[in-house]
Amino acid sequence: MRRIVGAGCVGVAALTAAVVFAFAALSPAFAHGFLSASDPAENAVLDGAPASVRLKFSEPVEVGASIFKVYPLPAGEGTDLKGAAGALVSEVLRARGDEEQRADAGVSAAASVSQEVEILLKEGLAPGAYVVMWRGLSVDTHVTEGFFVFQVQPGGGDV
Ligand SMILES: [Cu+2]
Repeated sequence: MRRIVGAGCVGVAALTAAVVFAFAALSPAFAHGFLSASDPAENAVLDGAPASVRLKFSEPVEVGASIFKVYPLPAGEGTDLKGAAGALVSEVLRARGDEEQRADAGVSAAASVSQEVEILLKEGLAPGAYVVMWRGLSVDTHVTEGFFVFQVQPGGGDV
């Protein structure tokens, strides 16, 4: 009888340890580099093209080992912007040698590890929708990917 109880206790202890370990392994995932703010904001409609896009992450990211891009989103009648943007992101986020197609002119960051990243935009961007996309490597080695859309519509205009 004692043996069975003892074995049961060991089992519970092992299970508890496993659960604690699982939470310990999971908890950094809740802290890693998610986008916490941006300028322009997601879905913003601007009168004119901004000079840059500023991203703020919840944790510092390794700027040089991360990817930050802005792409024009091809115009289309009645397009689902978010869906179209997602398709574009999966197509071009990891592409190389795509400087010409991009709306950005590279990244400006105060440090190689930074919570804030500024993506410089090319001059004279045409009115339309733009997709800001990133693949961020956090200092805790976790990678997060994301994107959002903003629009440039001089003089307002209907959406
Ligand atoms: Cu993380």
